[in-house]
Formats: sequence, structure tokens, C-alpha cells
Amino acid sequence: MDLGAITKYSALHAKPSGLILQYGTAGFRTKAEHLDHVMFRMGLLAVLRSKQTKSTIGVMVTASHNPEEDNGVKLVDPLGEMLAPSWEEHATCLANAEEQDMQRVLIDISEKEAVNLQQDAFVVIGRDTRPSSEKLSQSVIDGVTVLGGQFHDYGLLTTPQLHYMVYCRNTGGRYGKATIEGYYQKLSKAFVELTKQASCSGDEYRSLKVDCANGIGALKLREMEHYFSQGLSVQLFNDGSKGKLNHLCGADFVKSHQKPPQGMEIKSNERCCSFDGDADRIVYYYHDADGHFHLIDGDKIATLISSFLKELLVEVPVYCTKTGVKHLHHKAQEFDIGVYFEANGHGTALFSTAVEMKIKQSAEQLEDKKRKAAKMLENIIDLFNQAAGDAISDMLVIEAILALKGLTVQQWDGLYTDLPNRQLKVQVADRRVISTTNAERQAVTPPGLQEAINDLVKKYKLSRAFVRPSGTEDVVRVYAEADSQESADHLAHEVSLAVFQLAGGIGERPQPGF
Ligand code: 16G
Ligand code: MG
Repeated sequence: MDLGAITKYSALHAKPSGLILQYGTAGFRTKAEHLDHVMFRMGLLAVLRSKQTKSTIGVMVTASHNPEEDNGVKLVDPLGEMLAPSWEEHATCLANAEEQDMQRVLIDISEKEAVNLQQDAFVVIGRDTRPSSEKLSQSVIDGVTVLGGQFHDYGLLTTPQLHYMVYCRNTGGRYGKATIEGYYQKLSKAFVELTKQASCSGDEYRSLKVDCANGIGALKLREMEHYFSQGLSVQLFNDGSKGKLNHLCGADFVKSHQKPPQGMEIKSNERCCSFDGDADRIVYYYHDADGHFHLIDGDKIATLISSFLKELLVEVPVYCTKTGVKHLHHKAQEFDIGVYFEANGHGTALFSTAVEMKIKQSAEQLEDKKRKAAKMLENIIDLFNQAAGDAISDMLVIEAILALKGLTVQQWDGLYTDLPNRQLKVQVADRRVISTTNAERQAVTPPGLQEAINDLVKKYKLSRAFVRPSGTEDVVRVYAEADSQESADHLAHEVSLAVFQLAGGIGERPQPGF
């Protein structure tokens, strides 16, 4: 380690003294102007992680669905996964070290993790379309170079595309080619082959309106669309040509406001979807004949995909995990086939190598009908971005399944009916006073909170309610559901009051009404 050079360059990316940030659920996220030092240091950390794992590591500059003024950074581990938890702690320590302590923290991490500093390092970098992203990714590159790492800057990419690149590079090209062209070709080929098998080829199944949140998804989908246009035509809205990123549009807006994005005209029963700002989430929706809006969220996407796979396979059990796709991803890896989605539209399916091999072999040997199913599965496996939840890949999977099963968007929506629900947030002095267990469905602390929630829940029919500290904002999230919207709203409000009272609420007391 050339400590002299590190000190010199670090001074060019100086940390504002006293600023404390946390590597949260999906990396660091805050106002872009506070992130320069974090980017530089994450460049350093990526080099150490790459040396330790002897693999390519990814660094993505994005703040996903958050406002355009924000930015963020996260590291991608060798198999396209989120950074290992012990390294999240290192990331937090390194980002928060005052200038004079930075070197010591860097050396501490290297020693603790037994990093061989002589080992080569390779880092790949991607960024979203935020005005601040280009300069911030340059700061990452400064960090990588000062520690002697090699790098490839992919420039503008969706988050899942960067995960894909990392996965490809660390599996010797077996998963796919680590180029944007490789990504487009792999997914599109599988999609086109799958949809060829669909018997219903009416236009209804072949066109889709896509709200791109004024983000990177628009650029990439536009580049990609001619690769799959024989199977699907997409009409892009909020493509970044005028509107602001994630403002009144995008998957997070649609999911949390339960209404269509601005800038998209929807005729009744037209199939529409929204990506978020870095295109790793997708939700679907439509207007019925009476003009009512229907949201089809991640839960229904998971149902569609798993029921389709189930027809081709066996029983599908359901498990819950803590919030954050990294937790779902790890759970899914315990199975031969794992389908996971958060309600916010973030998810994918994973197939173990053993299952993938078996399917590929059997596709050759089986009799006609079964061979067709095996071929279908083979294409489905190729179509999923198994390294990460990916709006583009998920969209193509969904479109293929709808076409294959001849399902309309309403029929899909009708697979089950959601109970009315409400999500709220409460401001507290320190959200860490709330700790949870049982996949964040029960509060352990502060004392009395879970009992209070239990008592409130008893007052309503078909009801449940959960609270948990957010992993990305300084708030507590409250979720409630019940047999009617009115009851769900009341319950959510009452639980918010309990949180406010028992967990140190600050500011105005939660008010009823939304
Ligand atoms: C991040 C997570 C997402 C999770 C959300 C919860 C990634 C890539 N994204 O956006 O999975 O649902 O945080 O945020 O990990 P919250 O804790 O603030 O509700
Ligand atoms: Mg996102």
C-alpha cells in the first residue's frame, strides 16, 4: 500500500468532518454532495475485497428510487450478490473514519480479513443517469487506482446489468458474456424462443406500456428493444427526455401511491408496468372498464412465476425473510429453485446448478411433450437475471408467461385478492430502539410495543400489523392490513401512535387520514 499516495488522494476527496453515514440495506444513500469521500473510499474497499476474494468486484453508483438529488453506492460481491455483512461493517467504518484515521482503518481491515496485498485486483463500475453520478463514479475510480487496482468502467448501466457483468466475469463466461451486447443477446434469445411456443399471438399479448421513471431503464430498454421486438413491442414513457428522475413516476411512486405515474395515458385493460430509477424493480397495473386502477405488485408477480413453474414442476413452499433482497436471495439459494419478490417489485428466480444441468440434459432425452416443458424451463432459466432482481429481465419473463398461458392482465390480477392494507412511516429520535424477530414480523424492543400491537390487532377482523426500522431512511415503517380499507387505515394509525409513544416519536404526533 502506498500510504503517501493514499493520503494525498484522500485529501482531494476529503470527508466533511463529523459526517456519519451507514452502509444500509442497499449501500450508502444520501444527498449527492455528501458522497464524494464515500465514493473514493468504496473504490479503496472494492480493491481490498477483490484481492481477498481473488475475483472481480462491482461498484454501482445509484440511489435507485430515491430523489434525483440523492445518490448512493453499493458493492457487488463475486457471484453478483450483495456485499457480505462483515464487509458492510468495514464499509461503514471506512466511510466514517476522519481523514487522519483513514489509513489505520484501511490497514485494520486488510489485517482482519487477511488480505494479500500483493494479489491483483479488478473492479467494474456502473452508474445511473443522475447528474451527480458521473463525477462520483470518477471518485470511485480514483480510489481503485490509488490502491493499484485495475478497473473497467461500464458507464451507464442498470444496477442488475452491473450484477450480471460481475457474475459473468467470475464464472469464466459460462453464465454469459460480460458485455451489454452479451446481456441483450442472452435475455432476448431466451425470450424469443419462449414466446415462439405461445399459441395465442393476438396483439393483446404483444404490446406493453413501460414507465421508465425517467431513469437508466429507458436508455437500456430502448437499446435492447429491437433484439426482442418479434416477441413484444414496448412503448416507453417517462424516458428521461423531459421529466425528473423518480418524480411522480416509477415503481416506488406507483406502489406507494397506488396510482398510475404521470405522463402515461392508460386505456382500459391495457397492460402497463413501471421500473424504478435503476431498473431493479418492476410493478404492473391496469385500469379496468370502470376506470379503476389495479396494482399488480411483487407478490402477484411471484405468484404468476411460481405457479407457472409449479405446473412444470412440484409443490412450492413459502418462506419469509427480513426486508432487503439480499436476505431473500440467500434464502432462495437454499433450494433447487427459488422464486423471490418483495411487494415493491424487487425479485427474481434462482436455479441451482444441479437443476439447471438436469433440465438441460433431460431436454435432449425426453419424449415430445416433456421435452417441450424442459426446453421452456431452459429458456426461462436463461431469461432470469439470476445475479439480481432485474426489471427488464422480470418484464420479459412475465410477458412470456402471460403469452404462454394466454392470460390477460385481469386474469393474472384475479389469481388472488389482496386484503386492504396501509403503510405509514413514523419519525422517532433513534429508530434502532426498535428491534425485531421472525422475519421482522415481531417487535422485541422497546418493551410493551409488541403487546400494544397485539391488542390493537385484536380489534379488527382479518388483521395483522408489523413495525420495523427502515434500512434506508431515518424512519420506522408501519404496515397494517384488515378486512376493509377503513379498518386497515385505522389500525395503521393506531399502531403509529403506539410507535410514537413507546419508541420515542419526534415532531408532530401521527394524524389520522391520508
Ligand atoms: C432497498 C432494498 C430493497 C428493500 C428496501 C427497503 C436492495 C437492492 N434494495 O431499496 O430490497 O425493499 O431497501 O427499504 O437491497 P426500507 O427499509 O427503507 O423500507
Ligand atoms: Mg432500485
